[in-house]
Amino acid sequence: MDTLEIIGAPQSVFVRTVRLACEEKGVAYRLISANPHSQAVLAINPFGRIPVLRHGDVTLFESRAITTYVDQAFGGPALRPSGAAECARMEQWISALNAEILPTFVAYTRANYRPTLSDGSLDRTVIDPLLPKVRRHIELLAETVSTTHHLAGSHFTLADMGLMPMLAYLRGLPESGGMVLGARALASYFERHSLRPSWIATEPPPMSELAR
Ligand SMILES: N[C@@H](CCC(=O)N[C@@H](CS)C(=O)NCC(=O)O)C(=O)O
Repeated sequence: MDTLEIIGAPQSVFVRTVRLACEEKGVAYRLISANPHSQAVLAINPFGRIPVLRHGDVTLFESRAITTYVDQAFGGPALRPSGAAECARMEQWISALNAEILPTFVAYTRANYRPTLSDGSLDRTVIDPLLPKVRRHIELLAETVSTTHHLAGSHFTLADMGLMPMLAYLRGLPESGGMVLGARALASYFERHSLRPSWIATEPPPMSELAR
């Protein structure tokens, strides 16, 4: 049986999402560390983004497609709710994360973790205008998980796997960390799911170790 390979830097939130799916499913995989736009990545993804997957003859890019493959190609616990409405709600949140929410969070965390000014300081002209939107998204997510502790359905699904890695970075930054703490339901959602073995097994190295 071919080993499933996930190719990408472990610090990437999208790489961690697909690793979480493998861990939750109980699928053995090999993580091959590679940067975006490296040869190993471009061989599979014409857009150069990570993660990409190789499993025998199957190659895939886009974390959504990769997690669907992991969920459907292997036995083990389902990573989606069984009912039609709840499954659609999970899809709704994955789409909303990818189209609306994560791009703001990625821009905000990137501006914090990778200072672009020549003296190495943070560019407030990038960060400050993003803060109101970061806050709104955090409040919306808190409201969504407040009753069930999940984005959809009543167990940890692909939607939660898409959100958790980004929450970890938001918690580590002064402004967004304060916002998450203040959004009590989201803070307790994070604490609850960060006890999962899949979460512990996928802890990435620090962002500072990311090859530039
Ligand atoms: N929609 C893609 C997003 C992947 C993505 O943006 N990955 C980042 C790393 S976290 C990347 O490769 N960035 C390189 C670039 O922006 O060109 C997915 O879900 O896989």
